Amino acid sequence: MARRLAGTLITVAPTGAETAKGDAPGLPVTLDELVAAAQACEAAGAGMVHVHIRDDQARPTLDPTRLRDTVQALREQTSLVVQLSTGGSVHDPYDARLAVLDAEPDSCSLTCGTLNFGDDVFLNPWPFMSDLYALTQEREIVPEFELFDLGQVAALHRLLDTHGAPYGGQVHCDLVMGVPGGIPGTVEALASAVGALPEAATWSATGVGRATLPIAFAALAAGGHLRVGMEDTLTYTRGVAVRDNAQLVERAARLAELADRPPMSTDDARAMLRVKDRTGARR
Ligand code: KMH
Ligand code: ZN
Repeated sequence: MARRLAGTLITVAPTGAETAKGDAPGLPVTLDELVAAAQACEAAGAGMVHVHIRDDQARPTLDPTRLRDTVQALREQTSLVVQLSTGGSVHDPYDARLAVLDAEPDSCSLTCGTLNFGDDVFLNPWPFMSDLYALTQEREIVPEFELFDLGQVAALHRLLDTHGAPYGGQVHCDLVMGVPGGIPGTVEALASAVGALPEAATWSATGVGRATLPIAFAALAAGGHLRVGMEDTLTYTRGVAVRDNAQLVERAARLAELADRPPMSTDDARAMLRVKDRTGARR
């Protein structure tokens, strides 16, 4: 198991690419909504925001100008570590996903393999992973390795063996558990995956849907960090819809306090992840 850390990094994934605004009115889909959600989540204890953006019709997009404007707005109006998704939606082409790095985020997601994703396929073949990883090193952007399955942990080792350490030197992972087609959202599966992570890696875990709470409890018990948000969770308790992202961050912060590992400040998050100081570009 990874070593215990003093505080808990809470990452919020507020939007995702899969849910329609009509199905979840609290979902932030405009830039103003996203910034307001990020501010509320920072106040509630979040240290990092994992960002997917939408177009004027609230459809997922990787539009380069919008991505740049989003990074700039989040930097100016929050202190959160800004992580852009390179996963996008299952329909996004590889070149657009690589071009996400042109927006110069602090961090970006990097999924370590292809998997069935509900009725779709989320494509991350080795050549794409490899190119994306090399680009993060060149652009000095900290990757967060998204692990949707146990085999993807092996692919992460291959990536590190082939290309060396990530920018900054800290390997940080997120276990995304409970996606139909991926690793189940169980304590046993979490323990297997954590046991296979690279030495000294830091990690968070995300339980999708019904797995949200069991995975949060298990991650805290095992010394991990938390990712929560409406990208992954739309039901707060049985039969009750999530109001907004801050509600999920507030609950995660309470769990972290109970575990005696209170939410990490944004400064501590930057230090732990070893993100490049881009504060010249902020405020
Ligand atoms: N929307 C999923 C297909 C990521 O952000 O990198 C991919 C995803 C992972 O959400
Ligand atoms: Zn995502």
